[in-house]
Amino acid sequence: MKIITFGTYDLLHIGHINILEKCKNYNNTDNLLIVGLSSDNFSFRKKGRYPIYNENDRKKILESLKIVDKVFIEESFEKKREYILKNQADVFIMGDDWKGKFDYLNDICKVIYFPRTPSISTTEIVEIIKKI
Ligand code: C2G
Repeated sequence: MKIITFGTYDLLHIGHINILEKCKNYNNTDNLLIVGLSSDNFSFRKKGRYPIYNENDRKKILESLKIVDKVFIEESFEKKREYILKNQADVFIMGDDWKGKFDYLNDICKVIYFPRTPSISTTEIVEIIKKI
């Protein structure tokens, strides 16, 4: 099956790896994992700040993971449907901080939310480092 997921993946951490691993192993089949990586400008629009690592570096880091098969740059929320159709994805997976937000895509693929890994986020890492 083709699995698609989206995110910024800035300062790649264990929460990111856990969800990417769950996507790749969904239903234990021979899945292909496609990641829509938020562009720097899209990330700014979502979070009000630019990522620490730029989109080229974030892309290269994700592409180096053996569980990730393809990475493309995501420019906006509005293009989700287009990206899913273009990549012929069967399943769309996000962490449950997005629960319900993408249910409208149910007509073109299966939409699933996995529980987030607790107690870790890029924002928290940035805050901890600032205090050191
Ligand atoms: N995540 C997780 N556990 C964490 C942190 C993140 O499971 N502790 C998941 C998120 O739920 C998401 C993925 O990791 O599915 C990427 O997280 P972010 O980089 O924070 O992505 P975000 O900026 O939320 O972008 O269109 C959707 C957006 O592009 C998602």
